[in-house]
Amino acid sequence: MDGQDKVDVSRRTLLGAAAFAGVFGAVLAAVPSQGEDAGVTTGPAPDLSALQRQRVDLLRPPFVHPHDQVAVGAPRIVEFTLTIEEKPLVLDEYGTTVHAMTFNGSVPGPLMVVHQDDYVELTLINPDTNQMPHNIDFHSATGALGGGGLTLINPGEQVKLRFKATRAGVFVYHCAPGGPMIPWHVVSGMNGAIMVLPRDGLKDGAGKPLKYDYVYYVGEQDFYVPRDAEGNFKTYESAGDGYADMLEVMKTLTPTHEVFNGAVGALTGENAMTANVGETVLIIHSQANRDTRPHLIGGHGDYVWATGKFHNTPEVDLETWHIPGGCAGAALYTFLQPGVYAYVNHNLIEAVELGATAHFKVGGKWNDDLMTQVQAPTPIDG
Ligand SMILES: [Cu+2]
Repeated sequence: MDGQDKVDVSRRTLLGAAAFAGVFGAVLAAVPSQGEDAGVTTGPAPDLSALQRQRVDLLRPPFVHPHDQVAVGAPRIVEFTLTIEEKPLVLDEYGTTVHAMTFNGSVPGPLMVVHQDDYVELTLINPDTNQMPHNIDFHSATGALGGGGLTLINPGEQVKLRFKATRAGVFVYHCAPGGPMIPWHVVSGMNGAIMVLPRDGLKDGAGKPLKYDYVYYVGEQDFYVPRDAEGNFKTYESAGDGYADMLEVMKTLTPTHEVFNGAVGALTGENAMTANVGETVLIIHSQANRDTRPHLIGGHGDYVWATGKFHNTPEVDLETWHIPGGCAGAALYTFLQPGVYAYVNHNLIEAVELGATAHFKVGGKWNDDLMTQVQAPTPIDG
């Protein structure tokens, strides 16, 4: 372990200029600001005065703010606000609690939806109730570490970033404040996704339009909770107090919890996502740090963009799809049978033992032609 690992980063006193020179020195070294690089000069400011502005209120996942599937009119400037919240988060039924770092208080942060060639204008707020500097790296943005180089803010500060959404698809965003802070913040929950729809909407491989009745956002998160000598999960007074122990668990690459939407059971039972037979659901699934393999038990992926980029031909009829860490995927499915469906990471140890399970509760009429129990269980005859 190097010296930096041992530094208590939770102390507010470290967060002034001294912090940036010391604990977060690596941050600034790794995060060049605009124009700081050799040879970087800023070109003329674009004239966006003719563009329409739209202010969007974000919803807590798995829900997604209302949006047009096909763009109406010319590209616009879409305004979002994310407020960073460092908060305790209970991960499981045993009360295991971590110091989560979040965008808007949820793990994952909310899904933003725009159309290709729109401008995303984000106000990022780091209230002074927080302890640490944070920023945001959009995988959908171009330059300056995805915006990370222009958005690093201390508690008590806010910043506004604008970028053009030039590529269609679903993309991860995450905090990336530099050096060892990057994985620590990401696996403490500081990630989410943005969906950039093609202006003319989703299409199948033959160019036929695809529509959805609902879109749900599932954010998968690996957590690395340290244990005490008896094997019980530990709780710390502050995030910084637990940092060194957590780093040791992180380096094993073996999560203690692998959950959807911030906690075991966050999307099961009463929190199940809902649909009816005949309705089409678009499932957005992100994992900012680790590979995953979504599977809908008893259903399929009718059209799947496993790596989430809509100008690639979607795969059809999939049983399981692979989403690499640092990526968001999208799967479209029309439910054909009613019932409760488990939607899992099909590493079934992660699904059942570590928490990566969600439910869809689907209403409607059973189709006997698709499946029927020809004989109920009876004693074996003969
Ligand atoms: Cu952060």
